[in-house]
Amino acid sequence: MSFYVAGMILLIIWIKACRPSTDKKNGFDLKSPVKVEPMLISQLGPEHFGNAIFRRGMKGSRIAASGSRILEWPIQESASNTEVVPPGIGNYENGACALDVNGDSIDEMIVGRSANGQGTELLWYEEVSDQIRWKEHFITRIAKGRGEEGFHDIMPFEMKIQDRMVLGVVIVVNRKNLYWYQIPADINQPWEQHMIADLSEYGAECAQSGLALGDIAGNGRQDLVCGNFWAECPADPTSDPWQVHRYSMWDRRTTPVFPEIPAWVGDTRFGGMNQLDLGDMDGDGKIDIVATDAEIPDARVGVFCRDTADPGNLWNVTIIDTAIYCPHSLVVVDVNKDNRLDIIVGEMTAGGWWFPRNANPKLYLYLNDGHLKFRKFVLHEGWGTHMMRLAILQPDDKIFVFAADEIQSWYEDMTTHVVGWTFSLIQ
Ligand SMILES: [Ca+2]
Ligand SMILES: [Ca+2]
Ligand SMILES: [Ca+2]
Repeated sequence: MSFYVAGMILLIIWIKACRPSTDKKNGFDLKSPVKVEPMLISQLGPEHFGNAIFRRGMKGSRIAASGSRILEWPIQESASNTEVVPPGIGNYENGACALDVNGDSIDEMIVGRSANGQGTELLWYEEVSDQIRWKEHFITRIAKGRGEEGFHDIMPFEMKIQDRMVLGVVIVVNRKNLYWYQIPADINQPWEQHMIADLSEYGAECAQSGLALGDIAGNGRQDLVCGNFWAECPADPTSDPWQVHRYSMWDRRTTPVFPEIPAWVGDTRFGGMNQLDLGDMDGDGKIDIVATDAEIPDARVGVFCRDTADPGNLWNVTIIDTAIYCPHSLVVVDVNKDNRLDIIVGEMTAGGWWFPRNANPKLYLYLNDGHLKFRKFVLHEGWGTHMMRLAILQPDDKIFVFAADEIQSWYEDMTTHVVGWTFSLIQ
């Protein structure tokens, strides 16, 4: 009998030794280096939401999401929604951001709305005390043009010109043109339009999207990154021209082949449709560009660093991951507070246009180990995201990322959700 017991023990030891390590799977680490707390804010029906924003509201922090209407929630599990803008006029799917337009420390929502074949309107919405519905204000209307109609990205833009501050938003129109709109002295008037660039004049043959702002040139101004280009902010962006530079050739990429997708999808070039964020990823004091192939399966995550010996040339790219699904969510933040910026990437449920769906979308962390080396972790599985954003929650300065999942409106069997995750150090 003792031989039998000893044999069993040896067998168990051998089986354990043959198993793969429990903290490694498919090349990435399973055990997160930070505490992750998922939050299902709302489980909605078959409704399409293109954007979710974080807003300082009159009654505290809120998430607002825009689709055929605009809904808002407090930041908590299973929150009840408020319909702040009802449906019926057009779709509010074309970019959105929060901005304090009137300087009262309450954020307004800037959002695009399709205008029934007449182009796209840019609007701002103001919360009104003791009213459920928001007040609508008109910024501009952009006529239908060539390329994909509407706005894809809207971001706040701020700059000091001599002694005065100018404030407004930057928008990407038809995935080719960059404009910024300046808040006028009388905030009830339409905003002043400033053309930044038509990227097709700089070699953009196909769509460009994704928008991030940061001081790339190192002169204290907010430069812009859109798609595979960056635009250098002039001393006076109300009058001076912007200099546009190409940093990447990702837009030359051909589309992954799937037999079930329509031919026009296979013929579309998706490589310039990126999700973007900025940060000094290699610690040399200069801002780098982090990009994903936002709309396609078999997508890349890359870090672009400007070549100091040849700053006008293409930037040097370090590919840190491949073969992930439609990563239309990208946030750069130092999750583990080690003074190295990390990268959070989220996959969609039904990304791109007609690509096969993703049964198990993931939220990834690429932990920055320095020298452009990153360790990959899966932080969560099962919730797709689109246009994920970062917010810092008070009172504990907790890192919070959130998004709606943009299901595609032609998939009638799909439902969407609004979700978030908080990250904190493991005690
Ligand atoms: Ca305000
Ligand atoms: Ca750098
Ligand atoms: Ca870090």
